[in-house]
Amino acid sequence: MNSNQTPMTTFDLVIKNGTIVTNEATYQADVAIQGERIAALGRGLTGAREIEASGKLVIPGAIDVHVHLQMPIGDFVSADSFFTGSRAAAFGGTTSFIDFVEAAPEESLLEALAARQAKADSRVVIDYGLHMTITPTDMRKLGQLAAVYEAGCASFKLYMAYGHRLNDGELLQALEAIRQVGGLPVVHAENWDVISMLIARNLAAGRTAPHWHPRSRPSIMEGEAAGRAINLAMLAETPLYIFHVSCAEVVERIDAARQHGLPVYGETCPQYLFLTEEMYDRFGVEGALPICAPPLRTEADQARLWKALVQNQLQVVSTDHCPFTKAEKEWGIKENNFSRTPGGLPAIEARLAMLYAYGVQAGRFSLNRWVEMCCTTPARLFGLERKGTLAVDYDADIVIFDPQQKVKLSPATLHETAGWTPYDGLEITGWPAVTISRGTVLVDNDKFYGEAGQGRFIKRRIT
Ligand code: DUC
Ligand code: ZN
Repeated sequence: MNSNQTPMTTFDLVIKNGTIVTNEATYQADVAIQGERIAALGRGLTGAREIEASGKLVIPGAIDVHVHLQMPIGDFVSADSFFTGSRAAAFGGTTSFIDFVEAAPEESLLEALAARQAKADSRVVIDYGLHMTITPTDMRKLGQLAAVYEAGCASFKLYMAYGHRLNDGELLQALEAIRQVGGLPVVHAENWDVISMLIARNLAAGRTAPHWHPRSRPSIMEGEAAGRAINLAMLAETPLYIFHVSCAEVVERIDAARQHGLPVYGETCPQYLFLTEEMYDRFGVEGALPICAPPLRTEADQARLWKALVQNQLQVVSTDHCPFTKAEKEWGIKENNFSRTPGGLPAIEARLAMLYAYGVQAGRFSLNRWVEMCCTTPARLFGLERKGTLAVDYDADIVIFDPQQKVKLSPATLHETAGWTPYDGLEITGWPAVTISRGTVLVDNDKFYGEAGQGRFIKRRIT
């Protein structure tokens, strides 16, 4: 260098020679990171540390807007803790997740939020947010929603099933209150009156095996509930996000609403894209393992969901990660009652790679659409404002994805702790090689460098 040249900026970390993929573009460039943020995208960038990424895809860290970590459900608590669940997420290229808060009847919503944050803060290895659940006992707390939103909890979960379900009048009131504070309502849409009647009728007739689980939660009634939720959201003049869409009937409702210009959004999850209801006919506990709600559906539903992702009739793929061990899943078999099985499946780790292999590689959708559904749209809809894309000043949440790496999913290859996976034996090509969270390398070639507590609660605002 002669005296007239300015020294070239050297960044903390540079990812060299990768193929950048955002929701909008695919191009060759280096990514420079300074501290916790992306500082530059371009050619010939240099860093104190450099990671070679030629032949790899460089994408925004994935975002999972629907997970249940150490979540009490009935007599059980979901198997992954904030630490093990967020670590498994990091191994799979997910750098932010949104979990849930539920207030006890006598607790204020802010107290519940602080308590859930206190449980997560010292354990999470990636950034996270929380959805506030509004249960029937919270109806008298709707005046607290503004403070909850102000505290960064900008989305609100409404159940139409289980003990937490709201009746239609309560749903309308809750939707109106959420609209007033500018929050985003997210809904579990199933028709509980019909489900509870069908469960009781099946059990009374001795139909106690997991085979009867999907037959007690018919897709036509999931469609009905989603349609009702959309109508109520229309009445309340609020956007609506529908969780875990499992079937064609719900896709058609969402599509019709969107065709009318309504701000209605839907997600589906790997279980509905990769598994079908025949799994409930497996012998013994094997038939109980895939119990989740809504239940697995038919091949025709599966095909419709893939098509809906291609056509943007569904906008997001999340996981509803809610794992239980085999021993816990066996409960409903021991009790001769499929409805006593704790519901939920693991998927927090493999979602991004499964969608790459069976979405992009299978020729269903583009790299950009993959990033849009797993990273960009979740960040935008849920108000994670510095996340979901690769641009200057955004958080340096980055995945270097190896499109050639072959992985056979199994409990041994995954870092989830349920001890089993419904995707056991599934062969996929493409897996994250490096996961970076706010500039820190968390995972590099299957080695974990993160620490419990390094993730942060992200205050969200819906825009
Ligand atoms: N469905 C599940 O299967 N598990 C967790 C919660 C839910 O709605
Ligand atoms: Zn859920």
